Amino acid sequence: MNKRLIYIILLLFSFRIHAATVQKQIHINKGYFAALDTTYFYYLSYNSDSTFSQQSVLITLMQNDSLVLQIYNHDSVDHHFFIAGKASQKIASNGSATVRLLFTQFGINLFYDDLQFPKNMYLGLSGTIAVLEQGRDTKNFYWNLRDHQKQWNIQEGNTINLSQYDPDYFTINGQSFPVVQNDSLVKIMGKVGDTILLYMVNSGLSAHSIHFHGYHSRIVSTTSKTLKKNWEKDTYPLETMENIILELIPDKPGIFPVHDHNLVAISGGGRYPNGMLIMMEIK
Ligand SMILES: [Cu+2]
Repeated sequence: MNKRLIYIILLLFSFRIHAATVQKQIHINKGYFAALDTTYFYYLSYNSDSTFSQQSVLITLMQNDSLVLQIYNHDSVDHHFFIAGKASQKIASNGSATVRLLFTQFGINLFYDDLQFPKNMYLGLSGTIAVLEQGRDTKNFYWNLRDHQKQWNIQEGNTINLSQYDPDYFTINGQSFPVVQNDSLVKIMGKVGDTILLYMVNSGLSAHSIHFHGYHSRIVSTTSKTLKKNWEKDTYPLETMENIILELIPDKPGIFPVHDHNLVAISGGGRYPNGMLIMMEIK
């Protein structure tokens, strides 16, 4: 076989491995969110099947993957699936729709329901599509930050009034400390010298400022208006709908808290500690 033919075959083969088509389902479910003090909230969620879960689906892809999403709406009203600059799809009540997307850029894509904005997003309709870089051996963690005001969630159909927003519950991927420690996508664990990436999005209505004890991390990318790529810091303020990817290479072992520096967010219904707090473990 001549060299050019071998080269072409290898090239075709490499495209095959590096560009997959990933099929996923997203189900829009309504239900009740359970806070740790046994408070229940009316809630909406993007889930991987038709069973309600207060933890949104997380989709991870490799760069250059195509995504075929089948979206089902089990609610009695219409919803949208929206990604800025990429997707805007209506899903009628009790209907479904197919969305096809190609992701060539490494990074975070926030998807949410832009209907009655920001109400449906606030009620839980947001999630993350994380696009990972080819060929990097990293330990990856994913945080979706959200805040809640109990009075707004007592029942379906409540109106929300942003001028009087005063959230009293705070979650990472739909759960709060200490239960959130059981979520292996949230609790940062690793060894000295590991390359740890934290993909973080704020889909709450409040600003949050995540602070690491023990380590500084490098900003790999961010949509923040104030933070810059490659800054090394230990606190990262995110406004609503902003995202960030952090790279942490631990230089020492230890168990350290990572938490929102806005300290009300490490409480829940007035109880402390709760909310946006984890204990990170580095061996
Ligand atoms: Cu602290």
